[in-house]
Amino acid sequence: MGEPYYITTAISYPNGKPHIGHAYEAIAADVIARFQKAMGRDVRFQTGTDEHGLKMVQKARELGVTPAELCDEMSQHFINMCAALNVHYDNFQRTTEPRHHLASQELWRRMEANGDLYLSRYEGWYSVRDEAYYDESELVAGEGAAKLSPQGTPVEWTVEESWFFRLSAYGDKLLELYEANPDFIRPEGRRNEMASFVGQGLRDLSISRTSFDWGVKVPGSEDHVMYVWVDALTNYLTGLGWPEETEDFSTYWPADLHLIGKDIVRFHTIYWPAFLMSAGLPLPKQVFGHGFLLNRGQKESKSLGNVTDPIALAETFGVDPLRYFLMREVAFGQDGSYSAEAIVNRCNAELANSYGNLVQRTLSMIFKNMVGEIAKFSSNEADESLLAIVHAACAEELPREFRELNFSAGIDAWMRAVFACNAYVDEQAPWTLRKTDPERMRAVLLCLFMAIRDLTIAILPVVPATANKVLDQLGVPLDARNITALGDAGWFMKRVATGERLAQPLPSFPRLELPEGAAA
Ligand code: ME8
Repeated sequence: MGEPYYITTAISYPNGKPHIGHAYEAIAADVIARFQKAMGRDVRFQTGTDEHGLKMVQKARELGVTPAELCDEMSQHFINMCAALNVHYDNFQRTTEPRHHLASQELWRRMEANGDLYLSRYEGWYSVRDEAYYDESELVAGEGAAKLSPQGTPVEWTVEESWFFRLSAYGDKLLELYEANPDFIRPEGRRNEMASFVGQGLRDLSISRTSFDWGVKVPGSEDHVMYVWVDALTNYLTGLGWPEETEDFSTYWPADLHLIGKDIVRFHTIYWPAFLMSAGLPLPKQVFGHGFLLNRGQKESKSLGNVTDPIALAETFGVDPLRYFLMREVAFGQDGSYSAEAIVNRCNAELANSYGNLVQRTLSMIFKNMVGEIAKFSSNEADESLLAIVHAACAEELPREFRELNFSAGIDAWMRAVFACNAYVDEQAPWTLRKTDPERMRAVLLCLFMAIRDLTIAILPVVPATANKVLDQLGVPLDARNITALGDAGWFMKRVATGERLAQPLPSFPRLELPEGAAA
């Protein structure tokens, strides 16, 4: 087993069905998990649902069901979304599970034992939509005299008895953490935002509620439930079996990456490390706040009627094209926009016309002109130079960018190698060589066969179902479908030794059509 790598997504509020933002985050995390596995890491990937809090209580009331019924029904939609999008997690953590309550209570006890909790009265502005407290100075003016949170959501003046966490005592420690680990918060802009927020001085945090009981009970204070973010963040520990001394916990904690959206960076880079420091637990290595996905530049909302069901999107365009589009189109960390035209244009230009066409025409020619025979060949300078370009893109450039979560740049390097292959096909013109120099035609097609294997292994984390089908056609064994295997100089001769012939190829990425009415 390689070095451990633990990646988590945010756990989603199941107060509605999953939207495109949830799909985006799940896909990105799945790409990272598959990529790290392909690099030889021992990966653990966790996602889940965040089922407590006032937001859930209010939604259940609105629908005339109990919060527990709402959670059971809705969390299933998130599980189904992952299955539909080929997102392979190791653990789906629901916060209503008893073991999660135990973990949250243990974290609480440790913070209390460290002297960081005290009982007082909370008076302040609360946004149910964000499940967050705001300072008067952070509020913005809404319509009329209404006050809104910095995220534009309604806030209510709230007064109740509450437990507090001494967050004010952690400002300097957090600044030291950011200073000593410049990659703890990424992208850099979000780190600067957080450092400046902490630098202005932190106030203690109200961490329990008495006005409703849908949550984790506070140990020794049973009329209080924990503020939903205290228990939500704990999910990252629960999933490893903490507080039991499990092998999973000792192997995978601290997490390598908490992948989350930009709106919840504050919770993950201020509250979460402060809670962990208080409880005497190691801190995660990195928190990455990705951008928001917008529908033709607009935020999706029920009132605008532009909410997209990600499963329907995958059914229309295909799971792999959707995954490819999301990772390719948007520079990771920034906001991005999507539309049916953008998906169709991007996937047709790159997956169908460039990569798909390269695979289809090469394998068809090997099948038709060489009876599918994969044999030894002698290469010339042009062949060696093409293979060197492809190898550099697949084994070095794409991995270097993906490691830094620069997916679009990594795919760009990959695409340039695909273009180099297509230029090579045009220059070498194997269809002409067929009559003039069949030996040279064989060399050209087998050189392309080698290049396609590299290209397909490199892109597998992004488009796993299609890439695996292509690798099946090429006859690449399952255990050799890793980026680490790209350095195996002997693979081609091993493939030759199997004596397996290539069958008639099946198309990998057919061209997409714009659905009727989509351009309206
Ligand atoms: O915040 N584009 O849950 P959530 C991209 N339960 N990402 C988006 C998005 C969009 N349009 N909209 C939301 C919560 N997200 C908490 C998390 S973690 C201990 C608790 C992202 O269902 C959002 O930033 O509102 C978050 O990372 C994730 O989707 C779940 O959001």
